[in-house]
Amino acid sequence: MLTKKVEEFCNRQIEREGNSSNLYLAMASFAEAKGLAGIAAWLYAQAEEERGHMLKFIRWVNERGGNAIIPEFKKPPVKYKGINEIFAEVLKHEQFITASINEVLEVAIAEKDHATVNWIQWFVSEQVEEESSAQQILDKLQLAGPQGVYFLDRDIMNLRGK
Ligand code: OFO
Repeated sequence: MLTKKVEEFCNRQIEREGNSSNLYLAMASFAEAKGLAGIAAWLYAQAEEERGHMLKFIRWVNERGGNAIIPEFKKPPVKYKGINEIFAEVLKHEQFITASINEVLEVAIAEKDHATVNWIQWFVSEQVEEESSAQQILDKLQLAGPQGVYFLDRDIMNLRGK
């Protein structure tokens, strides 16, 4: 059984994972409209992953005797300055999500909820991977200079290690 505090933090995370999914969906749509099919495919896949993360939290809360709340989601930005800015934003967002997951973990530790502490380790590892792939893409964009977006669009799906 989840304590009220752990339930509250898990529900906050449901909202954050859902907002992540929508944010990446908006970025994917922007990239697709610009003819960047590879980058769009990467971002669409990322949006699906985030929806999967949200579902994991929903099902965990309900399985542990809580009530998962499906929230309203924020409308993500429609326009972006460019692809470099999008990936800088992805990295910043993932760092925010890492901090947020760590807070859920810290609450679970404080509440002596060993099951949640154990369960959430998957997210801890996932965040290492997500931050590192966003960083990798940003590094490649910087290395490639002005042609970077073209090469990234062609090769980005090969960077998905999963
Ligand atoms: Fe990319 O963050 Fe979910 O967990």
